[in-house]
Amino acid sequence: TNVREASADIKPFEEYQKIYNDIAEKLREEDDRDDGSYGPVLVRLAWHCSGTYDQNDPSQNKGGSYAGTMRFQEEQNDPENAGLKVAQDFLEPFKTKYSNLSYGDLWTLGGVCAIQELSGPKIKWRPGRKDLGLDAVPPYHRLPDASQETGEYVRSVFNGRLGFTDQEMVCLIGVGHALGRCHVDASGYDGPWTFSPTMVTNDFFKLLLDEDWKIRDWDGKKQYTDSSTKSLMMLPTDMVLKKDSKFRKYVELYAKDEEKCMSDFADVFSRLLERGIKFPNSTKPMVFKTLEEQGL
Ligand code: DDH
Repeated sequence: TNVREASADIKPFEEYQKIYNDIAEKLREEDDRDDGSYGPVLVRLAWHCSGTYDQNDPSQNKGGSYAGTMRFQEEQNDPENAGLKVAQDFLEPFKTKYSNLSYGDLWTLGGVCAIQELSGPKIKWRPGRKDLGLDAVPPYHRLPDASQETGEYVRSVFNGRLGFTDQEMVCLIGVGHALGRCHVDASGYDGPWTFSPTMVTNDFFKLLLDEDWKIRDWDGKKQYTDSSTKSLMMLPTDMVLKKDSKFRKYVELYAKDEEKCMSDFADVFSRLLERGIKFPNSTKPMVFKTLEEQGL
């Protein structure tokens, strides 16, 4: 199978909780971004460093979060990664502060921390990724292109390369896009998906179903806007989840059942971060406490 072995040489749980706390405290202190949080862009970094995995690629540049290769220009310059340097720079001080912490571990832990601190579910996480060289940079066009508007395309990414089911991909996209916004100077798209872009919710699913989405009248890329407030957006790939009946039934399920939505998301996001990695039996999944739970 197409996997890399994670190192068994890891720190004790308490050390990773310390790194988690450092990231969480920085998230709390620095609010000079968009809607007041760097959390969403950290989630996107965790997803984009993992989402390059191709289960069918037996070569050295198989992608996934293992190798930390987005530290190279070669991977940063993938057009789909535009805007993610912000998240890398946010986390960089912790790479220096903590020895024996790989980029893959740092960036995935950043995503876990952001989701939990933005009131999301607990995400199980394991360390042991290793920084590899330039020859491990994955090819472009693995991360999804938002302008594509067919179920076939979205499936080719999530099912074909990443090995997720329809239900899992709907869950990942919809909870991910409850957070943050699009930036004209990054992707060329514009605006948030929900009214609470710094909270992990199932609102994306409700809005996708309930609102009347029209093609936005503007000079930019084709995107959709809600008819009632004209302040929200959907990407062409997001609209596919509503149009394709096989996806839509899961949109309906998650719109109705927030608890199931959050527990499914926790499980599938955790597995997304571990695509293409085999962990030694000695490495048990870690679950971190939020700052609030620690009284911090
Ligand atoms: Fe996404 N996403 N995403 N996304 N995403 C963007 C922003 C954010 C696609 C396109 C875009 C997931 C899946 C897809 C987040 C999480 C997740 C932007 C805007 C585009 C474009 C970037 C910018 O301009 O700054 C496409 C296409 C797909 C797809 O799968 C078809 C998934 C699976 C997740 C996840 O987290 C599991 C988050 C968070 C953001 C907001 C970032 C920010 O800075 O705010």
